[in-house]
Amino acid sequence: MKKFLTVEDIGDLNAALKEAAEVKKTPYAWDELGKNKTIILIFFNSSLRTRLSTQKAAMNMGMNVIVLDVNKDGWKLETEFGVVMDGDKPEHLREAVPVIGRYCDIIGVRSFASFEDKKADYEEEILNQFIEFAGVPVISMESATRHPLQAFADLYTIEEYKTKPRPKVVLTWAPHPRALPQAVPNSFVEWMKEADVELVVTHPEGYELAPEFTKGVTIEYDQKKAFEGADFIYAKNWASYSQYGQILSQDRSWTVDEAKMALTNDAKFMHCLPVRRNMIVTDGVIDSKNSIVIDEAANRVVSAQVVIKRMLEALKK
Ligand code: AN0
Ligand code: CP
Repeated sequence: MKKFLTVEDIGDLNAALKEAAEVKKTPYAWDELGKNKTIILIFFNSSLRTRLSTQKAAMNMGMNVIVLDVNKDGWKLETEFGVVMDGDKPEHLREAVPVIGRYCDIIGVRSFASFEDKKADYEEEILNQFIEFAGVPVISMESATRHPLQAFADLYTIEEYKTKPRPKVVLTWAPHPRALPQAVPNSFVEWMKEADVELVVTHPEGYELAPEFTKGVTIEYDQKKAFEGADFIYAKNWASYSQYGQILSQDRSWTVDEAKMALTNDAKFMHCLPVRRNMIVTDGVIDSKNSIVIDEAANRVVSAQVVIKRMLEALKK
């Protein structure tokens, strides 16, 4: 495995879920595989879970870990090609990436959508520079269009909690005061489409995700109707794709509350976190016995460890 961005990169999902269960059961069984190997985790954006869980996963594999917060510790990096670098950025990614690659065996990168240039975001211009120039395998730790470690953990969590072979899984948009990327919902849809679930996506008009992700997916604009009979409710805010990066609504009637959860089949509540209480979800729902957000976050170690394990195994060959 040379890169981890899309659902295709993980291959057969059943095999991946089986491996995730093994990793969860015996996390230290492969700690010789990462001996004298180094992973560098680069953050262009804030993180709690990704930073800690990926680090923990690498440590479980016996690796050395270096974390770089680009905004605090490194030189400011230019990402565009062909520019005269007479501004505030002393170094270009074109040099920084291969240099980082010389210091490690795997790189993880977090680089959110800029919302300035839809084309550059959807072409994954920053992540692709890492993939092209690093010379080592690259993991997306949430890049412009996707958050695959999250989606893999979400799928595994659903697998753990499901009580029927083909559960109904509802991805619902919910209100938020700031413009958030589409990476989490894009990856969630991308992975759920490949999984054995009945997927329904619900959001206000204008919040349609990029068509390459939602092709063939059931969209229901009536949130209450979408919730009927659901086994899992997955809440997330995202900014508009068509009016790129815009906030079109902060309608709190879309907040996930107890009344809406009562329409479901005793659904479990999921969210990738961080979550704004009483905007995205009421205290009553997130504090209820049906909320599995903490177990979901815990499974981020599992998804990261499977990916790192596969990359280390590939390096051995
Ligand atoms: C980010 C997002 O929505 O993509 C990270 C979530 C994992 N959330 C925030 O910036 C609040
Ligand atoms: N869910 C998630 O990726 O959280 P962080 O932004 O804290 O890493």
